[in-house]
Amino acid sequence: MKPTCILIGAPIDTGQKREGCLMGPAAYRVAGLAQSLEALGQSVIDHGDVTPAPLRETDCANPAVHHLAETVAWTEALAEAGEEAMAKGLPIFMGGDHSLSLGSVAGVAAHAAKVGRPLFVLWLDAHSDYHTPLTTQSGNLHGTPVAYIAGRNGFEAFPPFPAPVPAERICLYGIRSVDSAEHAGLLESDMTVCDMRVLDERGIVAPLREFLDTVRAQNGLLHVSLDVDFLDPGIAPAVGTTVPGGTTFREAHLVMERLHESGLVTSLDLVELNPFLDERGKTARLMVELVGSLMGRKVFDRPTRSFG
Ligand code: 5AB
Ligand code: MN
Ligand code: MN
Ligand code: MN
Repeated sequence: MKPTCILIGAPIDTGQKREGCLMGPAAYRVAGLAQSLEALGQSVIDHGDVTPAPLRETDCANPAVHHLAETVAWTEALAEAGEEAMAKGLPIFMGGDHSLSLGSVAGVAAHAAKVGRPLFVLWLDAHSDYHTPLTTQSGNLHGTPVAYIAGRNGFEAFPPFPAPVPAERICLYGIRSVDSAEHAGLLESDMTVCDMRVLDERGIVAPLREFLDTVRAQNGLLHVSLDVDFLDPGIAPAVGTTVPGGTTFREAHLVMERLHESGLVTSLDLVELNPFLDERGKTARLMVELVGSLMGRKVFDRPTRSFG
């Protein structure tokens, strides 16, 4: 049976400095995310928008870090909403900037630990998001979730990450902008890093298939985190941190189609959409179409398709 899709609005924009991401959940609703899923035969529950937990006092040795208390409050609330939703269906977190994933993946990881299955994370992004609050130079916490998920130090202000995800179960896909502190950290870890160079040379499918084979072999849960800047800015302009050389329309759809065929995805983040920067809803609509491909829309429905 298909799991119910649970839409969770996360209008969080404290993970970076440009305003507008908080309109993301509204834009996905206007672009018809729920209707598009229903047209594919999915059952959908819109949980509405999450409200952040009450603010607590926090501090950080890095003076660049901003909105720490607000981001911690969102993390607490999203982790709770995420864990609850995992017990009922397939949560789709509608962001909001990428600091959303500090909470969404924490909730998913708590659920995975409870049911005793290993969690895998596929990070579709131009960036590695592997800073800690202590290494970030911008102070923008949307650049830190992968480090939190992997259990790096420096997140003392945050709730301890439940069951950190071993680096070999995390795959960064499509990256093309890595800061030097992140680079140094990644070199010391066993994370699978499929940067754009790797994808140019090997194609968009082969490295993904390898990662999915590992998830399947270990009966894992798979969380997919889709940052709008994974896509080339030419097709997806509505994002604050554009990086040239992103995935094309078909490459991105192909990733989603493969993910659908794998049957492995158990939760999804849609992050960094800034509707204020969009061109007549183009990016919001593309994101909704990509979710459609992830949930089973096919270009042409062959009964058996196997390209290996
Ligand atoms: B995103 C940068 N590494 O730390 C930083 O969009 C960019 O969630 C982070 O991937 C981008 O500010 C975070 C320069
Ligand atoms: Mn990101
Ligand atoms: Mn990014
Ligand atoms: Mn960004």
